[in-house]
Amino acid sequence: MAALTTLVADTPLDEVIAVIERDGGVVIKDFFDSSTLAELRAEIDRAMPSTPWGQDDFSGHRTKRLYGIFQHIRHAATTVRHPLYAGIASHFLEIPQSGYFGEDRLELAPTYQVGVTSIIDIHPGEGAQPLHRDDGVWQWRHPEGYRQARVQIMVAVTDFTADNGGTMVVPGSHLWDDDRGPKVEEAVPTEMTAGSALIWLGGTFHGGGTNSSDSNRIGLTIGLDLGFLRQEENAYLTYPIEVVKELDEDIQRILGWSVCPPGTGFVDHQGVMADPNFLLQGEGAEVTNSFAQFDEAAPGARP
Ligand SMILES: O=C(O)CCC(=O)C(=O)O
Ligand SMILES: [Fe+2]
Repeated sequence: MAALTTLVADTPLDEVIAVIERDGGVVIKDFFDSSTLAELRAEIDRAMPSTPWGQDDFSGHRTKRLYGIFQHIRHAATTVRHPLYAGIASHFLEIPQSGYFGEDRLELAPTYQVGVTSIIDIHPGEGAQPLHRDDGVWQWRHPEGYRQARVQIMVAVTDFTADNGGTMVVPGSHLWDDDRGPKVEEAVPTEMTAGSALIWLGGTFHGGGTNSSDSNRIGLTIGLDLGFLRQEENAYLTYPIEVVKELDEDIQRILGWSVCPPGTGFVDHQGVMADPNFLLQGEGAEVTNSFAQFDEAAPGARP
């Protein structure tokens, strides 16, 4: 299959969108200039040494993931403010929907929000991540009644190559229905120079590649998600944590201190996408890695 199209960063937004609509993703060359890239690299180099290894096949065992990056990486903000990324997210996510309010038909456009963030540092010797759709976090259905739920970016902090784990993407797979699974031969590696970025849709099959090189492959990834994919009443800010700790576990969980399979609502705990309920249980509470379920369901999925 042909590789994704690479466009330069001053390509008009509608041309970029047309490519994404066709292929499910695009590479933007020199998304960041060299000074922004150097600052980003320095921030990452400060934050990564204390980041633990992944502990499941999805996250990788020779991969380090730093989550919650807005507290560590100033250029996380630069990434979401980049006119091209913001413009693409707005196009695919802020699509108005209409419905009745009394006898009036009202049209409302959703916002978008940051749904997930990480620095992904794939070390030499890591195997390929299973191909997946990121909108699987909501068990999103395709293509009936389909609208995009996520627009994801991967900024290349190092060069991305076919040998070092450059993200594998299945072009056009955002248009497939749920009965069609991806084959490894259908995926093409993302090859891009440091400072460039891959932008793809939540419905596009992809995964981190095998790193058979002798250097690390580092990327900054952010998912921008439909603004309504959340609880209506913000339970995390409504209930002080001391109050939640006093509630029974079934009530804590239904209020949101839980994950929805496969792991939506996780918190990072030592590099693991953990069920947040342990935060309420005090010292020595068991931490559940919500993504370990894939290791059981598909053993050896990450060679
Ligand atoms: O590391 C990569 O290239 C992709 C990672 C990814 O798709 C994920 O963890 O959801
Ligand atoms: Fe992914």
